[in-house]
Amino acid sequence: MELKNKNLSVIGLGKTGIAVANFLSRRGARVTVTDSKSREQLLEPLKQLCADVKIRFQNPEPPSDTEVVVLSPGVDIHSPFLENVSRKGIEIISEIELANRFNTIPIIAITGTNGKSTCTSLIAEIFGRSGKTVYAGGNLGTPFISLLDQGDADYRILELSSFQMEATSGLHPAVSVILNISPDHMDRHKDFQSYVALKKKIFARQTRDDFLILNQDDSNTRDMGKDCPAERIFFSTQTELGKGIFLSGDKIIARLQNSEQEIISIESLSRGMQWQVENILPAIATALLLNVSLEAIQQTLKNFIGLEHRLEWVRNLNGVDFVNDSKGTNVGSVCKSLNTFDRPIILIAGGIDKDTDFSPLKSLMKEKVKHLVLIGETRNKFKGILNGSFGYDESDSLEEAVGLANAKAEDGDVVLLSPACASFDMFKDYADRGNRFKTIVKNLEG
Ligand code: UMA
Repeated sequence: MELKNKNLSVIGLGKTGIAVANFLSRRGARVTVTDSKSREQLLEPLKQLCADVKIRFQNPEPPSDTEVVVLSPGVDIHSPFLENVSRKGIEIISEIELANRFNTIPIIAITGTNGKSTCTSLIAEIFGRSGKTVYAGGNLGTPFISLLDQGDADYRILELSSFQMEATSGLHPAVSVILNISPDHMDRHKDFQSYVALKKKIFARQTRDDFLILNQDDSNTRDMGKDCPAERIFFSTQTELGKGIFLSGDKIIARLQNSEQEIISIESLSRGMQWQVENILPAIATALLLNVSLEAIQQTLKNFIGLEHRLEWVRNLNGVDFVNDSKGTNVGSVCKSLNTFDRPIILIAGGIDKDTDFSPLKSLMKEKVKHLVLIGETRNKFKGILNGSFGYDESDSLEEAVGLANAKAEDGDVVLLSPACASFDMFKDYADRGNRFKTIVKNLEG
C-alpha cells in the first residue's frame, strides 16, 4: 500500500487513532484525524501526535480529498457519516486491516466473547518462555499497528474484538482461535448473526497450512469452519476428544499430530487459573501445533496467575474464596463465571444499564447462586427479572455489599463480584471497581 503523499483520514483520536496517525505520518502520508470530541477533551492525546497531523474536532466527517479512511475500533462502520464516504467510493479500512497490509510476520489471532485477553496473554507467556520472540496486542491494549514498530518477531499475537473485524478483510492468521460466542455489544451490531459473522472473519483467509482452534463445548463454534481449508482442532472441558485437547479427570490431555501427551494436572495450576481451563486449552494447543516445548508450556502454566479483574482469586477467608471478576460486564461473561464454580456462590452484581437483557441470568442464578447482593443503577431492573423468586440484599456501597456477602457466606462458598454491567455509576472504570473490591476483601477480619 503506497502511503507517500496520499491523503488519509483517521477516525477517532484514542489509543488506536494516535498510533495510526503517527504510523502514516512517518511514512509520508498527509493525515487528518477527526473526532467527535472537542479540543478541550482531547488535550492529552493531542500531545502524542506527530506535528504535521491535522485535526478536526467535534466533527467525524473526513475532508473531501480523503483517499482512504482508517477506522478506530470504537467507530461503528454503519455510522451515517460513513455512508456518504462509501457512496463516494472512498476506501474504508480498519486499523487491523491497515496494519495487516504492512505486516510480514506470522499471526496468531484469538477471538471470542469472553476470555480473549487471558488466552492471548497466556500464549504470549508460553512462547516467550520457550525463547521465541513474540509481541501481543490488539484489543488487549497495544494496537496492532504499534506492534509493527516493535521490531522483528517469530509471531505477532492479536486479541481481536468484533469491532476490529469490521472493515477487515485481508487478515490471514497462521493460527486462529475462537474461544466461545454469546451475545455481546448488541447495541452496536445489527443482530447476533452479524456479530457471529464478524467473528468468523478470523479464519476467512486461512489455507490448508494453517490451524483453526475451536471450542467443542460451544454450539455456536462447534460447526464453524467446515468449509475452511485450515486444519480444525477442537478443545473441550467436557468430552474426551479423539483428536484435540481436553480435560480428563484432573488432567489436561493433548491428542495432536498422532500422539497423546499428558500436559498438566489442574491442581498444578494457580488457584485462579484452575477456574479458567477453557482459556488454557487453546493456548496449549497453539503452542503444541507450533512446536513449542512441553517444558516451556508446563513451566508457564505453573506460574501463570491470570489477569487482574478476570476471575481473579483474591483471598480465602474462613473457607470462603473471594473472587474479583469486575471485568464481567456482560451477561455472557457472568454466565461463564457462574458456571465456573460447582460450589454455592454469593454474587455481587449491578452497575450501569447498557440496555442489557438480564433474563438469561435468571435460571442460572437459581441453579448456582445462593444469595445475591445488588449494587448500582440496575438494581430495580434486576429485581424485576427475579420477580420475588430469589433472595437478595441491596446496597449503596461496595463496602456494604462485601460485608453483606461475607455475612451470608459459609465454609466452601464463593463470594463473586461479577456485575454484568458497566461501572461508571459508582466507579471510574471496571479496574477501579475491582481494585476497591480487593482492598475491602483484604481488610475483612477473620
Ligand atoms: N470516536 C469518534 N467517533 C465515534 C466513536 C469514537 O470520534 O463514532 C472517538 C472518541 O471520541 C475517542 C476515540 O474515538 O476520542 C476512541 O477510539 P476507540 O473507542 O476506538 O478507543 P481506543 O482508545 O482506540 O481503543 C481501542 C479499543 N476500544 C474499543 O474497542 C472501544 C480498545 O479495546 C483496544 O484495547 C485499543 O483500541 C487498542 O487496540 C477496549 C474495549 O473496550 C479494551 N474493547 C471492547 C471490549 O473488550 O469489549 C471491544
